[in-house]
Amino acid sequence: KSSSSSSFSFQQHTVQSLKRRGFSIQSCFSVSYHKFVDFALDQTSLHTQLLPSPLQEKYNSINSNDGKGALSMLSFETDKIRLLRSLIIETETMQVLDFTVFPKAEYDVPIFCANFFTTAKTNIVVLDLNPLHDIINQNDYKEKYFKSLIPLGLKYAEHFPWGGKLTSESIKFFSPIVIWTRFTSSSQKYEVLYSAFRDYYKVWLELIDAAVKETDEYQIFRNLEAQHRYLTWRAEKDPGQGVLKKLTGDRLAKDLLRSFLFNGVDELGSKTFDDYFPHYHGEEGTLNKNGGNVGKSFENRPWDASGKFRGQ
Ligand code: BLA
Repeated sequence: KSSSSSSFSFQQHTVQSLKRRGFSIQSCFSVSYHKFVDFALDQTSLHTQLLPSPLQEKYNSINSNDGKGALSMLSFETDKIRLLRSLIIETETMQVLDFTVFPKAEYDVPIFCANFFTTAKTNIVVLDLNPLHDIINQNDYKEKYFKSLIPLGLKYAEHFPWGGKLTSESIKFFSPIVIWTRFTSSSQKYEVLYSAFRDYYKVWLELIDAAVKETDEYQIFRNLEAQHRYLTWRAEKDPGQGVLKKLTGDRLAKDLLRSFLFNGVDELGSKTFDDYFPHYHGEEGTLNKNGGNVGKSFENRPWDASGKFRGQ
């Protein structure tokens, strides 16, 4: 178990005293995401038995190609969870957490998703319970999982303003309580983020605890396909890909994406990216065949305070 908040202030203190003595410190803000993962693992084991994933043996820790960074990986499964996995990246200039939990296809519970990218100056954050099914049009699914969580979303929306335009397809993977934000690094924000992570993870654990195993073949298939579609999206479009490639090289980055981070993309279904996203033509505001905009959109939070989608 590593850093706690006390080692965090210790780092800040050390950096300040080094600066006073005239050292130039490139990364004067440094956080650790290990305690986030430790919290999640501890909480999960209060609810159920964590079993090591077969992936753990191959994916545990590696150094970046330049020898200056470390990638730490953990993976588990439980009776209801197909894969719980985390990747922490620590280099001289950034700290990254990619923590995602995929339920088994017999459960239509959302996918827990925490993606934090931190440098000395800035943070890019997504924290969400990613819905498995369409919640913009499919009201019953939204009501089932998110209606009671709207106040939690509102509590943190106050601290974390909407992060601005994002790839427009992403919004369909996000829930009404998504925390999508960018902020300037500070210890106070880091603490609020830790608190949000704990709250979101605790409510997610309650959802999966309460979930009843689906027996209808067709519903299980729908859940499985939704999981596969999600994996296909993320394995192909994750904005962290560039960073991973830089640190580990193209081949290892691709292996990490397809076999570890988004494990299942090559096994759980056979549809391709183009099958699932036929209108996706790239990043920048291209018009698709139907005239819809598939570039970057949603300058402002598209959900209102009651959890209704109001688009642009
Ligand atoms: C940027 N990361 C982003 C953005 C989003 C996400 C929405 C804004 C830019 C954009 O939409 O193009 C995250 N997008 C997600 C998530 C989902 C999604 C979680 O669709 C889930 C469905 N980010 C990481 C990791 C790294 C990382 C592991 O999660 C680094 C290893 C980096 N994310 C990163 C960087 C940017 C970014 C560098 C800025 C790059 C850019 O703006 O294009």
